Amino acid sequence: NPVAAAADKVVEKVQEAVYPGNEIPGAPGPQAPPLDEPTDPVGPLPPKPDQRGPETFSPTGQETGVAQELVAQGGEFLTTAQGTRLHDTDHSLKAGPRGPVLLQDHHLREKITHFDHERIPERVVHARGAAAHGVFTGYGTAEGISKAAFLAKDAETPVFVRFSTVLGSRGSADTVRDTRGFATKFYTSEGVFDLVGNNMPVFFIQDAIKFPDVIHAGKPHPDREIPQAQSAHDTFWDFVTLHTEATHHTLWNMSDRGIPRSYRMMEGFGVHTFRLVNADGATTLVKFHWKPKLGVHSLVWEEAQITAGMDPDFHRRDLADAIESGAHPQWELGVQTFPDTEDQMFHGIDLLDPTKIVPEELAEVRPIGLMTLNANPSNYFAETEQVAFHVGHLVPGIDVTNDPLMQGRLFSYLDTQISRLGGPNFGQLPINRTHAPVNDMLRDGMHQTAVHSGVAPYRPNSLDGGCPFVAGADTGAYIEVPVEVRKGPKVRAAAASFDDHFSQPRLFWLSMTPTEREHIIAAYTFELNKCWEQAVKERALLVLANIDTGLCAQVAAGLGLPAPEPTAALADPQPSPALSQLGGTWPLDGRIIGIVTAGDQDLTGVRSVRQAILDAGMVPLVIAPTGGKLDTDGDPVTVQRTFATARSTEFDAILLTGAPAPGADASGARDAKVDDTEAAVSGIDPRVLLLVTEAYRHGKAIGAWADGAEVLETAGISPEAPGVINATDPTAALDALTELLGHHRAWDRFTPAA
Ligand code: HDE
Repeated sequence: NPVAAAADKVVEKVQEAVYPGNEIPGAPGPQAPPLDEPTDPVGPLPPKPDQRGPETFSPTGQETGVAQELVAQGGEFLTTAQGTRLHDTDHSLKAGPRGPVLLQDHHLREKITHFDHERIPERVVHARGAAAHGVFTGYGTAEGISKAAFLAKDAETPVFVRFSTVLGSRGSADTVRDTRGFATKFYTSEGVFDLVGNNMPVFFIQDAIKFPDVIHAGKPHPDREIPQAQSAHDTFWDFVTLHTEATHHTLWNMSDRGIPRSYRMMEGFGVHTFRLVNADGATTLVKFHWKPKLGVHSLVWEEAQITAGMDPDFHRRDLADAIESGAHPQWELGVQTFPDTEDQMFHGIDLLDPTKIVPEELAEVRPIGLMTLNANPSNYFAETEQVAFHVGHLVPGIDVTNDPLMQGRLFSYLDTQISRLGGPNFGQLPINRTHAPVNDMLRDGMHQTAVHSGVAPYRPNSLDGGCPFVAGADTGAYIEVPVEVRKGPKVRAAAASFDDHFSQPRLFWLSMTPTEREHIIAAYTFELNKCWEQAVKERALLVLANIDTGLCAQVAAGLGLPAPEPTAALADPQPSPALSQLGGTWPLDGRIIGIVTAGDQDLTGVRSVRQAILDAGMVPLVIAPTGGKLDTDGDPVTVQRTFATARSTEFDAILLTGAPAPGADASGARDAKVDDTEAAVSGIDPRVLLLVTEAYRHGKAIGAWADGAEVLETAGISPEAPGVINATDPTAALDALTELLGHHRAWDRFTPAA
């Protein structure tokens, strides 16, 4: 077997390099046979600067650096879990080379048993996520309303943020239409504070007791377990049309917010109203907002669908690549503040109803700090998977309210970790450890890793010195705000103010631009056309009629059904322009520009735009007929994508130089159908034509120079069309393209006829 022989040679070479003469230190005698595995017995690779986990402390306050070092497969010798050095890990112990395997083979059983148990249950919701480390810096502007130490001016607090989709399983695609989780763990000096939010400010239900129901409806059907990570199916629409409190959140999901361009370009919301407490004990009600420095941007639906197939890890990759390349995403944390009145209403809006927003025009968002994500996790399982958030992880200065959704969450998050992470000691996992000293009286339990000393884990006691003392308000204790509990009968009921399910969806709809409205109509039409039951579609139209008759009529037309009349008079809310995500000019950090070249044309131009893109903090990717390097003048340019691997969905904008002819793929591995297309006949590689026509349909800026104009012409794209540039030289093409990219998309291309 020549492959095995070659592998043996590699092993020999490695061993000879590391242990000349096959002298393995510590091996039993000079005759010891060589190790069978080509491991290079050196120390673990030092973590990259961006791959260090948070500082970790054991629950007893001791540093745990030693345990961290053991994690990588470094070290001199391979051992069992008990530290016994191994001689062979490729062959099980047998009675003769062709004989049966012996039960006594501990290494075999240990290796396989551990592997059998490598997986833990995925999160019941928000199973698919991606995370990053960072730092939060307080502005000090919240000091008047909250005594939380991490909000003080210039206080720096390490954070770990996990973004997620809600419905899909752990291996599902990133770009599906869904709400996104935005959960932040602040390792503050006063203990952990978790802000477990979403990218939408409202929720489907008003009471936590319905949470299992809404999730059962959204998850795949229990008989065949389809569809995966989708809301476009009967049970979801059945639920949200029978529980009309879900109308507002459903509308957000059907809007462009349901398909973000990037985790870096999403807003985050705490959803519930929180109660802040200042040093004097005065309270303020607030809603938390994360505002991304890069602006709020979305994909378009066809793009999201293609990406789910071409690159299901699109958002995960985007976040990691941006951080690794130094484009560190930032968000400002802000609060809307409301007086803590007895009725907890603000301008007629019930602050305890999580299906309602307070428009920013009524209560501006005041910035209170800045978060920068600057480091990727170094181990997905240890950090992103094992992190455990909890709405109840609060610090002095931040308290909860009676929002019935929030109250249920205060129970659920602790409970779920116990089955997901296998017991009550998940707080001892490195990623979950607080950076404040821990001195609790919690003992034992599954996966206990602390070795507690002392005999009296209770207080007061007279055997361990009677300690610890309890703290007071002046020594940093968390003291619940002694709010008055209103008198009333014990009931299973909601406040009458929770009955208004339509005025705020209408407010959202009226606040959208024509382009955004068109996307919403298309989303409802798509999702409802995927439903089977006529009754569900009809009920959904009735809900839409109560938001807006125009919206209802257009979706009804798409479904081929009559549009019903609203069942009540429509509200007349003041639109909130802050809800629209169109308009404005935004930074371009980490945006990806594809440079399409025929391979042999204007390499000087390609080199110059590549450099200019890098200098602007963006990512240039050269796309050519084949891989390798392009070299016509002795100064080679590396190809990052070939026509076979590039798809428009990877790029925010496209630059075209050259007119690549079909068949330029040197590998010869081309799709037979390609030659039959009209495009092939036209003389331009059809994969390039697909790339530009798709980019055009998705509203992306396209710039051409030199023979690039020929590609535009063959693709049927007018050089006069919005967001299309036909320049005389590469610099002019890039300058115009960069300006367009600042608006995210060429929105004029979408604007529906008035
Ligand atoms: Fe969650 N939610 N949730 N949720 N949620 C979970 O906790 C729950 C809700 C949110 O990246 C679970 O650790 C109930 C609103 C995020 O690890 C679980 C209710 C908001 C994440 C749970 C809600 C969220 C979760 C599953 C209704 C936005 C992912 C795994 C009362 C403000 C956190 C876990 C991560 C995860 C329960 C509603 C955000 C089961 C009962 C509203 C971002 O405990």
